[in-house]
Amino acid sequence: MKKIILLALVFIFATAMTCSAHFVMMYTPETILANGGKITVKSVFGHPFAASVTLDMAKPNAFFVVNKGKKTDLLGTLKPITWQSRENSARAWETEYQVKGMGDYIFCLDPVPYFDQTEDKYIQQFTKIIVNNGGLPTDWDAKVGFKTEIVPLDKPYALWTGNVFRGVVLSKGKPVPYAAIEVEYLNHAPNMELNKFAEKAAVQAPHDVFVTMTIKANANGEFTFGIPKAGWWGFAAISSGPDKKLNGKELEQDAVIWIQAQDM
Ligand SMILES: [Cu+2]
Repeated sequence: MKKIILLALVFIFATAMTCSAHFVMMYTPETILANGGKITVKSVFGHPFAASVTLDMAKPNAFFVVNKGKKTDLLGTLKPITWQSRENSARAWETEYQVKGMGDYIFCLDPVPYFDQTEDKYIQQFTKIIVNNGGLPTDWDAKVGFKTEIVPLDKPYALWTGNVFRGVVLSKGKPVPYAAIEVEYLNHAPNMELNKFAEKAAVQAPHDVFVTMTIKANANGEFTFGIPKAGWWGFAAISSGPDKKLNGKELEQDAVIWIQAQDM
């Protein structure tokens, strides 16, 4: 009995420790395409740097793509998958999309609020990634109309390692002064065939402050981040959204964007 209680405590403690800084991850291998074609986008709720616990994601409220100002509903194209992290597996989603014309494609996910038992609150992360076909810029700097979102000031698919990425945090379309932003590196390569993170980490963090970096926007809601390494970087503006309560509990509405940098 003692052993069971001890195990339960260890489990609760471990969950509490690893379960800060969740990110909705949206991922496709290449954000810049030469000639369009069929792409796969995976949406996973978990921890990008540690690839530790993955959380079940309910079917989203909305999932759509914006191209040349036109919004196309993709909710019906989502297929449930099981995503394997280093510690567990959980429900995630994938879609296949045929990219045809030139321009930017903003893939947008409006998730059902997730109830986090350890924090006793709901978390809802409005998330987007931007894929370009043919180099023609069309929509990358557009608002998609989420309650809260990060609008890029630099093309998220045209970044060298060492460039900066800048964005502005919006709530109901207005800048959020001094917004707090969490930044994480996608440290375990996603395996698109097996729906899992690679066991091997790309980098080791010398301290936890490098696992989830926290930065702040300025008085105009704008932030800047220098990109130290090629790959995928996620930015989550924390509690930047307008709604603060759900079912009598705290609701945290975050705005998430993912960018992909390449070595020179
Ligand atoms: Cu977490």
